[in-house]
Amino acid sequence: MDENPILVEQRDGYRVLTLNRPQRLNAFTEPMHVALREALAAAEADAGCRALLITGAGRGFCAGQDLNDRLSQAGDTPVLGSALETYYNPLVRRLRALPFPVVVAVNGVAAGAGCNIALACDIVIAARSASFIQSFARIGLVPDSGGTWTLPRLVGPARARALALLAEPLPAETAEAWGLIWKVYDDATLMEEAHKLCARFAVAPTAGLALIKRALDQSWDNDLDAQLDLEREFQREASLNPDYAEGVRAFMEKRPPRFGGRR
Ligand code: T3D
Repeated sequence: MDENPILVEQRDGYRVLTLNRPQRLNAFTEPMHVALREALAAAEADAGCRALLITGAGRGFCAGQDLNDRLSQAGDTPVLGSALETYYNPLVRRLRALPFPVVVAVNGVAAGAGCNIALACDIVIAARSASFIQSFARIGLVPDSGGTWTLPRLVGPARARALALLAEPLPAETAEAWGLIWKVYDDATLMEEAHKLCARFAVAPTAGLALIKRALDQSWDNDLDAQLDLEREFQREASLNPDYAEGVRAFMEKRPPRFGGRR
């Protein structure tokens, strides 16, 4: 069993979680899921945590499910479903709902659930050498971890279909050009840029950012009328947080704001 499948590093105002099974391109096992779940719960429970950075150890980001766990001694394969219910689906739901921004630094190949977990994060940046693969079709599976929802929304139906049906690697630069991810950086500068983003979020108006996340997610289910109502309610809620008053004061006084980040 791996000793530390998830590494947790505490920084000033944010945490860094590193998927740490580099010998298998950080593919998911049950212990890794459990460790990630605990790390996310701890980050959420820490009022001082105002952003999260997720990355992978070694040359890959994450190769999805560890397929060693899907082949029994007799060569049979298990019927799937429960791992999605128990691990992958709650993970994606939790990433979307965390009350602060989640930055993912895709340091290498992101395949299968590894790809879609990255795409579930708020800001996806990638190394120029990285690639994104909906590898499910190669083994007779269906994109999971939200892929069938995320892909058409990010890149449109034609590209989503080809990505899912062909399961070809999409180079990071094309992923950026297609709007699948935010930005590509040279491999050598990826982590520096990821830390810069998190340091910025660590002094941001956290509750307001959490409301932005929720408003954008809910917009997929709403018509304009309903979304306008939602914006009214969220704006009301944002204005009750002291960070709003501080933002206005700082603007008027021509100084940088000092956001407390109360969630
Ligand atoms: O409950 C459920 O199971 C449902 C949930 C499903 C979620 C899923 O994610 S299903 C999709 C599972 N993932 C895959 O099918 C991807 C499999 N991996 C690959 O296709 C390739 O490894 C990559 C395209 C990602 C990278 O290729 P490459 O050439 O850069 O590396 P490699 O040589 O294939 O891999 C390096 C090592 O990692 C290698 O081990 P070795 O030979 O050095 O001992 C390889 O076997 C191992 N590895 C890579 N991916 C996995 C893996 N081992 C186990 N499971 C993996 N997913």
